[in-house]
Amino acid sequence: MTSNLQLCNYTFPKGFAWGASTAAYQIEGGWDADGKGPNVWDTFTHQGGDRVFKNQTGDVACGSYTLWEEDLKCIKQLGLTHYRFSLSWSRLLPDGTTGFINQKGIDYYNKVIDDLLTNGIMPMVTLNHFDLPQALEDQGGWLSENIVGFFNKYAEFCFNTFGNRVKMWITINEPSIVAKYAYENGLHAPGIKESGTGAYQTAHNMIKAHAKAWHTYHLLFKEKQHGFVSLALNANWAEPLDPTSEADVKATERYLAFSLGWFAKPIFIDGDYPPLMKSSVAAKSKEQGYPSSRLPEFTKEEMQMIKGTADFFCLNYYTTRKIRHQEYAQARPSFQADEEVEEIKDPSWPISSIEWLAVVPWGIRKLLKHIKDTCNDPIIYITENGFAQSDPAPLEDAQRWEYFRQTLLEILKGIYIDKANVKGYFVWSLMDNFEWTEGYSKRFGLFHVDYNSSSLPRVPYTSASEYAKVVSSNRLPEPEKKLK
Ligand code: PNW
Repeated sequence: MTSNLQLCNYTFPKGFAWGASTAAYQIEGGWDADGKGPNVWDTFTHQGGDRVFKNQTGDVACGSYTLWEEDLKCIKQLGLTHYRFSLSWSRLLPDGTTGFINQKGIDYYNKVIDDLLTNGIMPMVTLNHFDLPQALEDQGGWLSENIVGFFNKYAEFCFNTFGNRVKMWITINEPSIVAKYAYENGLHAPGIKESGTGAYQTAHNMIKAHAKAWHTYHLLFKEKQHGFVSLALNANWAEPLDPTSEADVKATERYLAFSLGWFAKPIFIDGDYPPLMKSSVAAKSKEQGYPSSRLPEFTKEEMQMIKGTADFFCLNYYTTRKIRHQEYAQARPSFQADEEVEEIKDPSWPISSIEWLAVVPWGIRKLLKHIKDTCNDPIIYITENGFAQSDPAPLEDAQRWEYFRQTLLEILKGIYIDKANVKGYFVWSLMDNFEWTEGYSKRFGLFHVDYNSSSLPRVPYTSASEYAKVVSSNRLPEPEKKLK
């Protein structure tokens, strides 16, 4: 097994994409600059109520709306081949619709895209990364089926405006986090708590919105622009707590069905949800006296429309869980009670200063294999992977680089031993930024941002210089210890 890696000399495949990722709300600031409309995170953070660490906001963040050139310097210093960022929908279309277009927003992203291309860096663009225009949220947001049409218009506008230069598109970032956090448990903006229905309903609309936008691209733009469209799915790897327990093994299958399978199966396979998910939600709904399942159904036409609508697989990987079968009191319907699992972090796994992020580098290899086996062996880009430090974070972050290195080693095994078709790797994140409910207290950056200084200086962590070496050589330094 080792020999495969030694044979390849720890070198990544030719043309491997090396990137870093960011998202508009987390870095841009300029929340009401130059005609930008408000989005759900503007509203949510401005409402206060201690839902975000110290009631911090993205009003200023890293100031990237005015400091783009500083970001570009960081990107060039790393020598990246790719940069993933997201468009702020309400900066381009202040009320979410094409009824009014904000030219200043177009100018900003044109500059970002053109500067990247001038420097030989390929942009990968996310259309929506958690920051839905508030005007659309006021009409029901992702809960309303009308969003499918609004999203499609927005996507068409973006393909039309930027698609002559952008060839890699991600429609929606992490729909499962949006569904569960924004509309089910209410921890993320807009803070809606529709337990037992919110997540399913919004996921249903996100899948349709994604698929429709993919068709729009392939019908109207593909021939001329030759780009690729996908969506970014986050997934934890999972293994049964007790591998000899049939209940835990089944629970682990359920956990994967309720996370990755929820989106990957309809989009990559056959237009429909995983059977385990359908049967679980249907059974619980029946017990609870619902006339039909709380999990909505796709019509035959919708399934046809949805299946096969991703040109590559974008994986956001952070962590792994041990899974135990667990029934929950049925006081009210919930995603958790439907799923019937308990997620456990093995005590031997280091915690990367953010409570949910246990460091499990080998999980990514297993997940890559799982995606290869269950999603038709797709081309895979790892569009996010990272480890947070707490504030204050030391610039010398040797331990964190060790996590990156181990993860990259597992990716090499995935490529050369398991034959997963991995074409690129993007670090989350280029620089420290607004980490949603954690505010600025967790630092995921390759570059440190000093929020106390008005010029918001970016300074590289040790991880940045180590990553730059990997990027420029396209290989990992040989490990000292023998590989398993
Ligand atoms: C991703 N979880 O979100 C997002 O795409 C980024 O915007 C974010 O900054 C990054 O991961 C780090 O958190 C996640 O609770 C949010 O498991 C929450 C979870 C996972 C990913």
